[in-house]
Amino acid sequence: MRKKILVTGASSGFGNAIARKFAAAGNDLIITGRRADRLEALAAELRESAGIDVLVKVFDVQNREQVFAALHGDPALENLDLLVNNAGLALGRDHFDQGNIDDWETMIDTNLKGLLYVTRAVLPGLISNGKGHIINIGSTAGKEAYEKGNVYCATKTAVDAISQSMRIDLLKHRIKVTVVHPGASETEFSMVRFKGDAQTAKAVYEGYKPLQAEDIADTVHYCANLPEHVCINSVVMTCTSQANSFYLYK
Ligand code: NDP
Ligand code: 8X3
Repeated sequence: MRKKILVTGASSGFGNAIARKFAAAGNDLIITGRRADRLEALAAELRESAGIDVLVKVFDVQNREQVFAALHGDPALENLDLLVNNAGLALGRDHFDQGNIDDWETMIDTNLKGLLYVTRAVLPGLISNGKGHIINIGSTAGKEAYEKGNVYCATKTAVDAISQSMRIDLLKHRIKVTVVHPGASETEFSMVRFKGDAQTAKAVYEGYKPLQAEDIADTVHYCANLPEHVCINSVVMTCTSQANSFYLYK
């Protein structure tokens, strides 16, 4: 069945792969992010290759006004089937006493508050559908905190907690809530985390084969395509070389 799916952070990494996966299966998309050029190029490509409808929404998830102006009450978001809350980032990898407070605020505002704003803004569209699904992207960082992970780990722990809470509160609307917690995955994540230091970013993925964005897209697609009475609540996924947040065999 052709579904209507909103993916945040589709300009790169997991979100880009998730958009491609759902497009290839013939679903209509709403894709979001801050980099309009990338989103418009992806939209044009997917309309052409998959023959689907793609709506581009450009906004910063940290900005509550922008989120609500872009999403709330838009008739294009009525009867939404699936929201994938993927937009997020880590900034810096420092001991807590050395932490950059601006980085902390950006992570909290993006990974937690942004997810809350987007979800609240589009919920009427899911509820109007009489059923629906929210898939939140957490992290192994939200399952076990690691050295120098402090605030990033805290935001992803919060994503885990809010996913549990959403699942309870949205039962009455027949909305499934799934949280997917990937381990180390090769995307632009480390370039962002290390603020363009390509050498440090590359070193994160050396000596083993990390997860690829397509692996996460496959898992999200699987979770979204189960029978109506089945909900996968939580998935923790790592590459074969990784056991959890801190055991990585190189
Ligand atoms: P990327 O950096 O490749 O992609 C991040 C996406 O999030 C981009 O599309 C970016 O779009 C969007 N984004 C970031 N900040 C904002 C913002 N303020 N407003 C709107 N969109 C924003 O990283 P990944 O694909 O790896 O990360 C996706 C998610 O997966 C994140 O939540 C991350 O924490 C999580 N994760 C990543 C892992 C990894 O090892 N890579 C492992 C586990 C979880 P734009 O810049 O255009 O706004
Ligand atoms: C990203 C994975 O290990 O860098 O969420 O925290 S890790």
